[in-house]
Amino acid sequence: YSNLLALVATSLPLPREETQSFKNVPIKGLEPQRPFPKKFYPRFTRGPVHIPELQQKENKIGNSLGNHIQDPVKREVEFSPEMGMIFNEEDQEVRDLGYQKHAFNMLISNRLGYHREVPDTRDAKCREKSYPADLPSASVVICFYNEALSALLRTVHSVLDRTPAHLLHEIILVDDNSELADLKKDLGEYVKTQLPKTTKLVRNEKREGLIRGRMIGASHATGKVLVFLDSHCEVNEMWLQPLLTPIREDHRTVVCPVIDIISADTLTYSSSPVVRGGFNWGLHFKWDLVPLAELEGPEGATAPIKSPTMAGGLFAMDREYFNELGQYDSGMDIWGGENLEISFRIWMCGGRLLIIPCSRVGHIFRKRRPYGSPGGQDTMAHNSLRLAHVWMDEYKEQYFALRPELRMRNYGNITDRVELRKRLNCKSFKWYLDNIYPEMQISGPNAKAPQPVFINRAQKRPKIIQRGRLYHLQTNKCLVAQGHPSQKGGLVVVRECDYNDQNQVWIYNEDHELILNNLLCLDVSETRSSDPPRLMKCHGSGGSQQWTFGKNNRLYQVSVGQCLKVVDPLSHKGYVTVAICDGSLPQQWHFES
Ligand code: LR7
Ligand code: MN
Repeated sequence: YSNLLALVATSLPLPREETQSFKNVPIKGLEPQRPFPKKFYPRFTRGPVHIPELQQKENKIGNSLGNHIQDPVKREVEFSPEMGMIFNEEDQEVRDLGYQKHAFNMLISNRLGYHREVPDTRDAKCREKSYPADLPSASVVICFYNEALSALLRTVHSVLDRTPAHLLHEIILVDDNSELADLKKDLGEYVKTQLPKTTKLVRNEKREGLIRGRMIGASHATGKVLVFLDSHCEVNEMWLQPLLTPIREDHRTVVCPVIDIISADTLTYSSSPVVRGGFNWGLHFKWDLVPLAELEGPEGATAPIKSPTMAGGLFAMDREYFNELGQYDSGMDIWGGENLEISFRIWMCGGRLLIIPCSRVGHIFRKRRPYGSPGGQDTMAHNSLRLAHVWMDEYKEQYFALRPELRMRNYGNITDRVELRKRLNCKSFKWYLDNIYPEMQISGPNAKAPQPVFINRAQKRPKIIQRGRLYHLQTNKCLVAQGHPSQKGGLVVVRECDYNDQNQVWIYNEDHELILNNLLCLDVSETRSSDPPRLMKCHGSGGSQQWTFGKNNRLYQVSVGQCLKVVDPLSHKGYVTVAICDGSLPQQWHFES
């Protein structure tokens, strides 16, 4: 369970609950910098799957892919919710296997190809900024384990496409002993024949995990600055210059871009609000809103923001400083905890950590981590223990209060790290809390009260587009809950319409959710696209709960790429499922207001 929490804490940018809890904080003069969360639509240019082919498919099979072409010269495409349309069994396999292996929609990722444009999510003022001509050059280190090839190569090409050549010293790919065949074979060939010589591929002989993996990548690097990226990112316009500038001014400044959101279900790229990193006493990373005082300078929303912690995957740091500061703790395994460790170390040992609002990089946020550790160990707990024992002084008790079972757990040898802390003359954890993260609540006798004032980022409720019945044209029946409409996990069926029955009333809103009787959302299984839809708690992040009305009266499910259908229209049971869209009568629906 705590593992799950860790995952939720790090992988979801701002869950609905979290943003809603700030709803009633009074606005202190400042408006949010931009609508939140603003949805942007992917537009893509070149790539292995060309749009004309999809258009041909469209003509043959009768889907609406490619209908949205705006400018055939630039080949830009407006967001098509039907990007993940399943045409045949092979597509279905790519999609389902993709979700199992990578926890995101690999069918769409493959169709997008290796190059696409992303919306420029920077504040307008960023575009007026200029940066020094003599910036240091960067070594981009991307460590990956069993990554979807298309996502990895889109990461690499986004860097090549959107970084001035003189600033890009090299790209270092570290294959953490992946097992997937295309990574073992095709990738090597691709790097050799299709990419500039400055892109290097390093293979780990055994699985090291992302922490030692990054250290290995860094040891091969020769650029002035190290830039770390996850293997499923896309960098935005002018992403690197704003990161390099503060490092050039002060080599002990470590910087993070704003991490934009790439949807795991639709691959749409959308803007993130400017938030900063924090943590809780379970040693899970979390996002915090930025205290007003931090945003009040003359540069307003574009000025760098001091951040108590980093999310971990995306940051830039002077390479010599990375080495001086002790790289990472090589006793940490696979995943977790290293982000807080390096954050505490930076602040406590004389550096600083900033978020740069004018630098934007998208990251695919998955709902679960698709891999474990080789021996099934809880590496997050192991790594957090090391972190607590080396850096947190008496405050490690806060962690043990929440995780008493870990108090006696073996965490390996930390002598080197304790010595490092002494050698670097680092300050106490109390200093860090008092000066860098005063918002942190401390329970017990030393508890303190004051809370900072945050900007109100009240999240809008999705606007209702329609309210009414979901009428099945062939059977003259209505879509209803099989059991009680408030029962989570319940199936839906078609039954005689009753126009006085509130339990038959659906809401369709601007987030493309279908909500029955204002209670639960119509939802599909992530990993098994053949499972029938169910009523689930609305999660607000699209994907499995995103439906669109298309041509031939079809009701299309965005994440499984299929259409809602009555299984056997002659049967009184009225079972409903999703199937390949074919325009047939069992797949025709009408929303009646
Ligand atoms: O054994 C492994 N070997 C690897 O090379 C396991 C993972 N990896 C690679 C993996 O392919 C990926 O490129 O390491 C990278 C990070 O792994 P993810 O993407 O599974 O991690 P995450 O995005 O779920 O988790 C966040 O926290 C991690 C804690 O260890 C790392 O610091 C990740 O880099 C970090 N990701 C981000 O900060 C992106 C923004 C997420 C947020 C908030
Ligand atoms: Mn990641």
